Amino acid sequence: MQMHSAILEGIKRQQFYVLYQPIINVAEPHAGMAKVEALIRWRHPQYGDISPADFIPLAERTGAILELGEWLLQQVCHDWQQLAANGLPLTIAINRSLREFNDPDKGKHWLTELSKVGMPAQSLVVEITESLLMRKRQRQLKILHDLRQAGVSLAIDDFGTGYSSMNYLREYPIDCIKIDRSFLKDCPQDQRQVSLLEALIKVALSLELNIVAEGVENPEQLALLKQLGCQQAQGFYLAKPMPASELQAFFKTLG
Ligand code: G
Ligand code: G
Ligand code: MN
Ligand code: NA
Repeated sequence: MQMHSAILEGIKRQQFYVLYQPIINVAEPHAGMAKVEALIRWRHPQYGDISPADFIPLAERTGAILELGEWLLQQVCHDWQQLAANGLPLTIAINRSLREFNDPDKGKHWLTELSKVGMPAQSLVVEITESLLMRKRQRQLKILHDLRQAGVSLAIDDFGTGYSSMNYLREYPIDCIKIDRSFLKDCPQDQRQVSLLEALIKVALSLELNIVAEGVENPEQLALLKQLGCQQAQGFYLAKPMPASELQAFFKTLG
């Protein structure tokens, strides 16, 4: 309960902010920035920087994730509008938690927020985890279908870490998988890891899914991904999360 009020207080006092991490098209000839992922940050006046890995699970438990998610979407809409006005109408990916799928009208609500700033549904990606899809609930399906029908893309975050069953890839309207960074961690040195990564990419390609490899930290990993036919990549080697105000300059460095 204390955590709940601390988060609500933090929203009111503007302690949260958003960083954007570029997702790069690595496949020639379309090399360049494909989209960005919005990542929430909390700077507490007393406790300093608190990692989302710590506060998101707590926000999920207390329900404050609903307010945080609302706040984040507002901020994303605002930043999108600003960037578009400056000639950079980006596609932005947001992370959503299971708890945010309880209200069957959520999808419609998010779309309304986009339309208020003229952000096309095609400019939004919603990242969800595998665990969300393992629960067959009509409410969640309705939200996913509402979003997809309007043109929002759906991505599976941390792909490969949740469940071994990939059945849900057939049953849900998924556009993209984000291969969890644990698969890339020991590549290209560890041959078994390379084989696993290769298999995941093959499955995704054969299902005609868009693939983002997460956690690219060196040029050897990037070269491997290109060789395996992965189209998009994200990671500290390519670009760190940055404020919206720095995206334009970063975009120019890509040429
Ligand atoms: O940015 P960082 O790697 O520290 O993020 C840690 C975790 O927090 C990641 O799993 C990321 O998906 C999650 N996260 C970041 N921003 C948001 C958000 O706005 N909403 C939700 N639900 N999760 C987020
Ligand atoms: O679960 P999700 O994919 O949303 O998590 C995104 C998190 O991954 C962000 O907090 C971001 O800071 C982190 N991240 C992004 N690129 C890298 C990377 O190259 N290496 C590591 N270790 N973490 C990364
Ligand atoms: Mn993510
Ligand atoms: Na991830």
